[in-house]
Amino acid sequence: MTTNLLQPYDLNNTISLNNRILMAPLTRCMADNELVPTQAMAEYYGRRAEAGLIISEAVIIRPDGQGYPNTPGLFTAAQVDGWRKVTDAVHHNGGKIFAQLWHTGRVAHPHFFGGGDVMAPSAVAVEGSVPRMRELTYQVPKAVTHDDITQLVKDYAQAASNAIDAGFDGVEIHGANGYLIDQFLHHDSNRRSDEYGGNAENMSRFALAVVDAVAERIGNERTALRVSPGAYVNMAGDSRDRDVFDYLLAELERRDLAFLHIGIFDDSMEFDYLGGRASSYVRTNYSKTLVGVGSYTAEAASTAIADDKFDLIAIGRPFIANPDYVARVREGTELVNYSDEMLTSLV
Ligand code: FNR
Ligand code: 8K6
Repeated sequence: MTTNLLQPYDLNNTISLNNRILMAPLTRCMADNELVPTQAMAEYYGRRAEAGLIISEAVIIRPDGQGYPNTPGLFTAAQVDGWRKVTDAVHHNGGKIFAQLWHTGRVAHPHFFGGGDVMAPSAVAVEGSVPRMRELTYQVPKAVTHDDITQLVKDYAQAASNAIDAGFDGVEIHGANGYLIDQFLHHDSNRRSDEYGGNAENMSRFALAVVDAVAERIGNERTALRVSPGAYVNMAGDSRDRDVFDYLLAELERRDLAFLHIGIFDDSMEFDYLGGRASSYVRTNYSKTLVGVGSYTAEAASTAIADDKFDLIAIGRPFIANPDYVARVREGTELVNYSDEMLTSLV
């Protein structure tokens, strides 16, 4: 039984969802060369509007945030106009959509933005190279200055404001998966000794500054955050990271965000320093609306929600394979299996 997934859910007094199934953010690298969303993207999102809420693929807030080819942006007028087509298509079909705001930090590559510095908390490179572009080895980033940090926070707020202008219902700040904000939150990538590093409060400062600046600009009820307390991609875990997330979650608890979303590919992964799954750790330390994700079937998600492990479920790869995912769950029809080859076209 999956009926609880199909019940409406109020995020707050401003935003009500038709059901508890979110489409997870899924980078597709299909924007045009100006990083403008295309008509095909508008149709792709429009077909998935039966989700209670769509989280867009990650959207870069400024040129030096780019780490993959053709990822869309939200920093030019043409990009805002392109997104307007997407949000119109989703709204026309009765859905809601948040933009996921992204800066890849040390996972950026100057190849994509015409050269210049790669920005990160500390001058510690991520190992390896851009996926499927093996000649692009990751560079040693520049440790951001206080002026850089001030500008980055402003740029997140401006991108959030641009998202609202483009018709989005809100934004999810991408604080997960080893990108810029997450780089401040883990000892592997944050070696600073100023007020942005060295202890839990300092390491949380950038994330909270971004959250507060975005919430002030567009409203806390339209602001959400995705976090990965368990380092698992582009990042090495460290048992000291636990303190950072204990502090961060307590601070987030006081901020009345639309929701908090876990970043993970498989929520059955256990982390020693979190005492188990990322979702159970966050549930214990944060009492407000929580979105679970990571290799869930509808049945497993339904059970997890019934057992109060989280409130909403985000579905990623199955939504790539099944534009009508929600209808299939409702009708109990079999799903098409996801395969990586599906990433080469936008269906
Ligand atoms: C992702 N994921 C992801 N996460 C994120 O926060 N922003 C993003 O842009 C992307 N992009 C992305 C692209 C592709 C092709 C995949 C497969 C995944 C992670 C995604 O949101 C989700 O957490 C995982 O896919 C796990 O959920 P499923 O797929 O098991 O339901
Ligand atoms: C042509 C280049 C295509 C690049 C696609 C980028 C997709 C980025 C989304 C994050 C995917 C990361 C995959 C990491 C898997 C970790 C599993 C434990």
